[in-house]
Amino acid sequence: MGRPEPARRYIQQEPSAFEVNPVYGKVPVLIHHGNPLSESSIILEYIDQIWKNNPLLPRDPYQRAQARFWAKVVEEKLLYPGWHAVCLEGEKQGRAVKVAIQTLEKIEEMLKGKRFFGGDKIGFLDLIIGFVSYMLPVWEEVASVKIFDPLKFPSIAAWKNNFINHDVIKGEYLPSRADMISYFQWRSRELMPKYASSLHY
Ligand SMILES: N[C@@H](CCC(=O)N[C@@H](CS)C(=O)NCC(=O)O)C(=O)O
Repeated sequence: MGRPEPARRYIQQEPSAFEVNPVYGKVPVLIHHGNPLSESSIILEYIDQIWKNNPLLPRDPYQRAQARFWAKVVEEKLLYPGWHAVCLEGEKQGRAVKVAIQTLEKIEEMLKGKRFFGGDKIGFLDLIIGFVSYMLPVWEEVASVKIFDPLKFPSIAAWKNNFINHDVIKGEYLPSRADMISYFQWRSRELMPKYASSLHY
């Protein structure tokens, strides 16, 4: 089956992710002064160092290290299992969902009492976890699974609301839900055969 229109639109953007990120072929890629930068956390660290008037990472070295630690946890134990749940079926899918839920439990504990992960303002970790507010619900719908339960994760639910309605996040920056659904449906159909044999949960 061919690519749906939203997939064509994202994938045919110039330059392609493979041109600017030949090692992984993944987005996001930031091109600054003609220089491409890949990997979300590396891009955010770069932004933090270049545009110093809006710090993203905490100043305190321990808090800084903690933010980096949680970014790693989120990528390995929430982002990837969440996405894999969309591309797997049966018991493997169930186990991927479980890993993602266990990570949300730890994040809920860490977030308690805070407006944003960075404190009062959106910071590095908020942007790393941001996908939970708009992409994860789409993945859940595409995969027909439940990962994020607002009753079980009230602090994350409140954060999600603060984050998605923040002036720098809301608006026309995010793709529409319908576009995302159609893109991820197509992408999961493409990856399912490959992941069924290569991914182990
Ligand atoms: N570790 C990377 C992960 C990026 C990633 O997984 N990007 C996905 C989109 S959210 C991608 O480009 N996937 C390529 C594909 O679907 O083929 C980061 O943090 O930037």
